Amino acid sequence: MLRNTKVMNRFDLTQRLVAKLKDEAVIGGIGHSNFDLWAAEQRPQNFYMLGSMGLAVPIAHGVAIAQPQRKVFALEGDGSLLMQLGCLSTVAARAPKNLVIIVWDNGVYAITGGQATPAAQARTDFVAIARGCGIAQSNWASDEAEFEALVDRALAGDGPWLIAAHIDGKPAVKQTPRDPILHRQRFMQGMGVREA
Ligand SMILES: Cc1ncc(C[n+]2csc(CCOP(=O)(O)OP(=O)(O)O)c2C)c(N)n1
Repeated sequence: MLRNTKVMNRFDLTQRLVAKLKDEAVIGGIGHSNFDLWAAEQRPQNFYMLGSMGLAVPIAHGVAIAQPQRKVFALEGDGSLLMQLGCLSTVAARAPKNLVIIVWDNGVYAITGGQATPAAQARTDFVAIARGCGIAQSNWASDEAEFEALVDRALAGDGPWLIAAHIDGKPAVKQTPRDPILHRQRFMQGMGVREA
């Protein structure tokens, strides 16, 4: 449940996540979520959503269904998840064991100027929403160590999982190049469905 969670940093947490990965897919949501993923490491197993809010989870869900042997992570901002909350019910109904959703909750639409989301000031509890939708294994990370422990659990065990983290309002450290065709081709190679 919503607790006195530490305000962390998205790039720091993204680096901690990526350092644990081998062949897992990661879908970075629009804006800072995928920019920090790009900055952490340009893995071919990463997909960068450049234009649409709320699609990291649906895309990751599709990849998880297509490749059930591979763990798949979705990284999504709070504003984007709010735009597509129904995806949590869909994930709960289908219950892919290999899907992990990470919510970066900074309470703002940071990339468009820092306007407060309706979830600002911790009024909305994304973990309670996810559990209510039926994703029982949903937790807030109270600090960096718990974030890492939750990622370790998700890597080791059956999901679906949701990990929510309160993060600061700092922008991403780099920007992903706006080259969707390149990203699609690299990701297809990373998923082993297209020759290099
Ligand atoms: C459907 C849609 N509406 C509005 C936008 C404009 N827009 C792009 S990113 C963004 C804010 C995203 O907020 P959040 O997911 O919380 O991520 P943050 O910027 O805080 O990292 C907005 C409003 C868009 N790209 N798509």
